[in-house]
Amino acid sequence: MIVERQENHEPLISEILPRSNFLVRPPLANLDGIVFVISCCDPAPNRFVLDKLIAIADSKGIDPMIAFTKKDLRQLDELADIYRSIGITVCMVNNLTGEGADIVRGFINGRVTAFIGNSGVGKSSLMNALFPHLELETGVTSKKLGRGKHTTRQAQLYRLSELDSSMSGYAADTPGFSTVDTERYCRIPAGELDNSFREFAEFAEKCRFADCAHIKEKDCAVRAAAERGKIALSRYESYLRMYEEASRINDWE
Ligand SMILES: Nc1nc2c(ncn2[C@@H]2O[C@H](COP(=O)(O)OP(=O)(O)OP(=O)(O)O)[C@@H](O)[C@H]2O)c(=O)[nH]1
Ligand SMILES: [Mg+2]
Ligand SMILES: [Zn+2]
Repeated sequence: MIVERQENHEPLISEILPRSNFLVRPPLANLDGIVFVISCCDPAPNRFVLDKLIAIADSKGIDPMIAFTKKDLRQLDELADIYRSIGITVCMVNNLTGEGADIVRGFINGRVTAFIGNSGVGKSSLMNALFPHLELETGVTSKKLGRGKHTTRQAQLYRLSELDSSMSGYAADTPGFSTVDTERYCRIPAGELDNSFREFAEFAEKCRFADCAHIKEKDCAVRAAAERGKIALSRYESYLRMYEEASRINDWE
């Protein structure tokens, strides 16, 4: 979208550029990358939600990365390794000191990106760690409920050159979602879902049936790979659950 100032200084939309991709919630378009912010604890990570978010990003052609926060409280190396092994950029950060955040800086520089994750995981804190002058409001997480308090209320896009003169591009801080919201997120048709699990491709070629859904079919190389540990079991289980959800939606619609 190109916005110009009119003589009376009111903004005028002069041209709508084509959208390469968009998200409905948060409302963002033309993203090159998404930083999925996942806290090692408070709130605890949910592998299914993470796999769903990554599949959605992959299906839209958006490059995903994962920033695990609160590494000063707990480290999740085993989980991080699952995603590293499938070629996703992963980092472990302590937002209180900024340790580990440079990988995020490299990922967002020169691109249009958004920080996305549950409320209370530290999206705004991570942006503050990268850009100390930003001073975004951060909240507390409720120990009792194990979730955040929805401190950030709307998506806000920042021009990176204004925050750090050596950088270009844009990054958006966004309001956290609750895990329940993600139920409504996925609209990947069941039959296309395996394309959004990037590590399945090399095995899917070897399935007996070309249209194998990788569930109960005979001679399914994807299921066999999950059983032999070549595909992480948690990823395969996320696929099964998303497939089931997607089939239910498709039947119903
Ligand atoms: N110990 C520790 N606490 C952190 C870290 N990152 C964030 N926090 C704390 O986690 C709480 C929530 O951080 P926010 O940055 O507000 O989280 P958010 O993801 O922006 O949350 P919403 O705006 O509600 O979506 C705050 O109390 C932060 O100080 C970290 O790396 N280590
Ligand atoms: Mg926030
Ligand atoms: Zn198969």
